[in-house]
Amino acid sequence: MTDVLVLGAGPAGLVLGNILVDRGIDCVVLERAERTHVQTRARAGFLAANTVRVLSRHGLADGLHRHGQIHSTCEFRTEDGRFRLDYSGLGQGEPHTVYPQQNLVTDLLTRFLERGGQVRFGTRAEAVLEADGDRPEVTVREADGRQGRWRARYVAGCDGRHGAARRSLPAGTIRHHRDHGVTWLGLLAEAPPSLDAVGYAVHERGFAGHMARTSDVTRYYLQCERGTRADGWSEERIWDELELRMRAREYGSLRRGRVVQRSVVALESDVLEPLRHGALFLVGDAAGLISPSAAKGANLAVLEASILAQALIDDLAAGDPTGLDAYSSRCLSHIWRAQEFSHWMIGLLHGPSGTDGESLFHNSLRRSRLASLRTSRSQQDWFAEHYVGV
Ligand code: RFL
Repeated sequence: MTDVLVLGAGPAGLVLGNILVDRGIDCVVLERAERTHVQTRARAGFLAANTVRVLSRHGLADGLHRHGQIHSTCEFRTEDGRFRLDYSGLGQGEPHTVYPQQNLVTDLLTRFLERGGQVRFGTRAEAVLEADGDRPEVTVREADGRQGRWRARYVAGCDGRHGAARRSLPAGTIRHHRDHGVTWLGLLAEAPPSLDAVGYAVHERGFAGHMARTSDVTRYYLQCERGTRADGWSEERIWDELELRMRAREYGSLRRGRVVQRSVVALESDVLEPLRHGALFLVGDAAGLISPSAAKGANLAVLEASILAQALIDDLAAGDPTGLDAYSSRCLSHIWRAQEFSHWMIGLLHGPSGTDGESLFHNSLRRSRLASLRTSRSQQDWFAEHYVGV
């Protein structure tokens, strides 16, 4: 029997595992996918200053300090012109570090194995049983179909929105859910960034976003109709539409390149409550999903993992369970703050396309919200504090 069984080797599971193993707590990570898949899954890129502090404190930030890029400006392009916010000079004065999630996961995994941690790749957790007791059990299926069982003192569900932890929750767990009614085509292009800032284009044809990843890779988003297939748009149509919405004629054309990854992202949020059920804890995307509009998901995952790690250490090494008792309420307050800001961003960046009275009213409010952000220093400070903070 191990002290802590961690389900999932994403940012949440690997930060948790690293901190625990570093403090001598016995822990095993069960991961459904194979190692190469885990290390090449491109997703997030914008790390908040607090995330960098947490990773640095635990000796997990060498790679991002060496190869990450500091970003501190975002640019809004709208029907009323464009404006920039240098958010590292606003609010609490902090920038983002841009470092692709797959590189972070690779660093975390390497460090975890160096520290003596154990990862079982190709092992899918199926259910968490007896979470009410002090020896919960996780049933698993290996890649070759064999079934097995693991026992631990605690189980950390870091296995995302479709994982076993969520499926094993008792009746009565609350799931707050919202479908924001907006869909994005998420694109990864082998093309250098086209501007030295995050670009948010608000356009009557829909939102378009530009986010640097590395010097030769850029993430773009295009708002699209619900039901759009990821392969439904040709590359030419994608670039033409990006240029139109980002107003390339006025502000300069985009640096085009091959689109190497596409996904359709329905902007959804959910929050589970509570995040603890006996010996089972929910962390990261398993605890709550947040739309990528404000780049909070990976940051929350790291924060929650660090909070749980300290609470587990206090309990297992010093017999103090207060951190574990407070885990759910502590994380939920961070999660709801991030949800509130992400929800605000969705309202800022999207409007209904209709010309009926309701749509016109909504779009005028959105325009006014952008005007406040362009002109009001206190609004800009508020934005910067929430944009970079978790
Ligand atoms: P992950 O990364 O999904 O990892 C979960 C791991 O669990 C494994 N797994 C299982 N293992 C065992 N048994 C099972 N039954 C299992 N089921 C699943 C999976 O294989 C996987 O390895 O969750 P984690 O660790 O909670 O981390 C969350 C983040 O990955 C996520 O919130 C972010 O990627 C969200 N996100 C962004 N967040 C940011 O902070 N900044 C960004 O710029 C940003 N951009 C994004 C994003 C998410 C995106 N997608 C996926 C919609 C951009 C995109 C396109």
